[in-house]
Amino acid sequence: MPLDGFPRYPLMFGPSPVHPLDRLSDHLGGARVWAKREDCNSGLAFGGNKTRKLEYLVADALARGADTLVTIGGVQSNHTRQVAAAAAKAGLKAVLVQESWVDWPDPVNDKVGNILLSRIMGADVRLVRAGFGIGFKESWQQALDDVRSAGGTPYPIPAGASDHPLGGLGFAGWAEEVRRQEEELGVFFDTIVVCSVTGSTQAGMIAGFAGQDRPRRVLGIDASAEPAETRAQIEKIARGTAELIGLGRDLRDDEITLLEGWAGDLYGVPVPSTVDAIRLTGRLEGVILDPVYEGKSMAGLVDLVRSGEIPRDSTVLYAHLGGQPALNAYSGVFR
Ligand code: 5PA
Repeated sequence: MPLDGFPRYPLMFGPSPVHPLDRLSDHLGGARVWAKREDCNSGLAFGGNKTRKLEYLVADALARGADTLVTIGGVQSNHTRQVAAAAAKAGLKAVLVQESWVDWPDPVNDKVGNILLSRIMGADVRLVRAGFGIGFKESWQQALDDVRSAGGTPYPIPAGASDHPLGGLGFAGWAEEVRRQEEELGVFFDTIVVCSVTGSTQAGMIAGFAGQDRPRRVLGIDASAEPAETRAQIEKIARGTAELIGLGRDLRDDEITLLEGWAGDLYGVPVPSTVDAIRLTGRLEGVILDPVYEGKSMAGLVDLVRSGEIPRDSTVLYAHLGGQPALNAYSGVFR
């Protein structure tokens, strides 16, 4: 079925803004860099990449008569915060399993930023001791059972709204949105740079762009520090999404690129290149990035543009996927 055949529960303002990053581009001295801003895509709790994915999952939850969205992430998960917001907007309850994915010593880590916002929005926030992993988790299963035994109807949303049949639709729609914005702006983005962890953001883009006439590169930058798992998940979701929206051909392996080198050794822990990229983008553009995801993908972009691996005559679209609320738990990094 074509993408516009899938029911969507609107959560965004409309298309997310696209704009050039001229001072950053001049500074890097190579390709021209633009940004598309998922951090400004919605009035719901600061938006972000999950808001777009959740438009399809919330519509499905309502159609199935669910009353509680149940999901999982780290303590400072942006995803769980966006689920809390979508639930509030749609009149549903939210149970959020917040695992200790990141061993981050900041004393306010479990009190400020994303988790604070989720609590304000009335979600049932459950702190659970368990390490990082993008797969299915026992604690999430337990939360689903709890809702059922209390007489509720849960709607399961996996980490990052990714490993779900509809998880790639949001960003397949992003690809179409980009095509329309290019027409309006008279520009063509031959290269997209996007941060990947649970995979459906990049996977959706790949499936969406694959149906367009003009080829372009989607460069995923790994921020999971477990790139084999992330790559496998991107492939699975990209192929599943392509089939779902009726692409009509198999995706080629060369359409799926996940680059390593900017995540450091651990998910959720910034490395010097992350902090440099955050400061650079803040100083030159007044654009704020986070230390878990976007700082890492921007560090990748900076190196790829500077080294000419992204050629000088390229026009690059940096997918800004949100995530700033987590900065509140990382103030020590910028002292
Ligand atoms: C996240 C994810 P994917 O998980 O779709 O690959 O997106 C990566 C990503 N940028 C990029 C930001 C700001 C993100 O929040 N966040 C997760 C979360 O729990 O918040 C799913 C991991």
